[in-house]
Amino acid sequence: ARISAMNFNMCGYAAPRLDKVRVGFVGIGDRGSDAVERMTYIEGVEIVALCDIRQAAVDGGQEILAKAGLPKAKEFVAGDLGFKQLCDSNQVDLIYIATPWEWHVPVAVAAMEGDKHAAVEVSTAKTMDECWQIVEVSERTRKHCVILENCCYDFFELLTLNMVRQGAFGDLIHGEGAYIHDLDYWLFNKPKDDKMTDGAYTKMWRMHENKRKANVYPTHGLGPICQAMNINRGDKMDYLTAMMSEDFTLKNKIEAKAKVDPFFQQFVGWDMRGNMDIQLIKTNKGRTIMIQHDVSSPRPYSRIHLLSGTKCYAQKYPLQQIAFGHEVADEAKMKELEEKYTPEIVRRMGEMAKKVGGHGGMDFMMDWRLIDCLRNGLPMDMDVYDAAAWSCITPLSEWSIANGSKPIEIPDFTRGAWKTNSAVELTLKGG
Ligand code: A2G
Repeated sequence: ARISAMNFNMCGYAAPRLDKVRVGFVGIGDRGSDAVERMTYIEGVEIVALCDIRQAAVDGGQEILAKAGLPKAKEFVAGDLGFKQLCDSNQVDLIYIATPWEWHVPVAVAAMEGDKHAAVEVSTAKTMDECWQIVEVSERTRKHCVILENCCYDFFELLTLNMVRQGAFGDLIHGEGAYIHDLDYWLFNKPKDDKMTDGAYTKMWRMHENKRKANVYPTHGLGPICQAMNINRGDKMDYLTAMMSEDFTLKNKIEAKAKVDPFFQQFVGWDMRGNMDIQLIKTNKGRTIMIQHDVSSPRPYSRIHLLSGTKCYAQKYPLQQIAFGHEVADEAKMKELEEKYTPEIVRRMGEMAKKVGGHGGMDFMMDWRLIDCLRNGLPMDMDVYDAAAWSCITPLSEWSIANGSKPIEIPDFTRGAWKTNSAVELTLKGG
């Protein structure tokens, strides 16, 4: 592990309060435009800048603002590096990043170097160097680099998190998470024109990412488990081992598509990732975590979200249940648990979140909480160390898969601060 030149530690760090949060968006595609819309509903936010490589995407963002009766934002459309002008400008406090993965860290670093907080979509970083880079730059600039892991804010995940924190699980022993989502439609969604506003991945970038023999998308499953286990806040991930199946579908699908549409011939013969990859992680306190990732098998969606403790058990997929020993909670017991353990963020924001939407409301709760923390000078729920620790599963799993599933150490990005760092309460300060 590298040692930062500056030893300032961002664990538990609360940046000076911001009365208004001026937000600039970089990447206004399918995901980014939804984020722009969600932010129009949040008090204290000013959407001041929109940046993309495509004018049509920025135009779409302006339309969302107009519909919400908000003033036009400043536009930054100047090629791949257009975000630099935005990051150097004095007009924003927070850069919200929803670009293809390869641009996440370059934009986040430019944002922090430009004295702005960064909020970055998942997965945040692709390489070990990128993981350390966001940590080093965040510590040096004292700017936040938040990972936008929406699944940490889904209703069942928040309920079980609060149950863990209130002691209902006893000690946690084991957790499981996953991103199992047949992306057949998305991976093969061919851009219809070069305006790139049709929801397709620009230049088929996600197909390219799926060449990599690694868990390229670990955080939807891992994030909520890490939060429940207080990873970086009392516990840490020590090491992992990983395994990947062969590819039984992707190469065949590419060949079949190429036969009817020459566009897909460019992918024929590619050495694609296997269908399923699995990681086993051991934590410092002796807990185990299992993570799965499969985007190409024909099967139902699952993030598993399983927590197993000395007193209680919960799983979200395939069937949502909470159990105490052999007793699975029935409808009445579930209601009682919800009444007792629903965290304040859901009590206050849950209904509005469902109305605004975004994966059933969790996207809105995530954005709301981000702004709430910045406006009230609170430490972040998902800070730069979480961004690094959750993202580093990609390069580390890649190494283990390539090396016969040998174990590999997961670095302590907090450099020891995990021992004393404590979790942020999920209460809300704002109105
Ligand atoms: O499918 C879902 O919306 C995923 N999110 C998102 O991460 C992305 O992979 C998308 C496909 O474009 C969740 O599953 C929460």
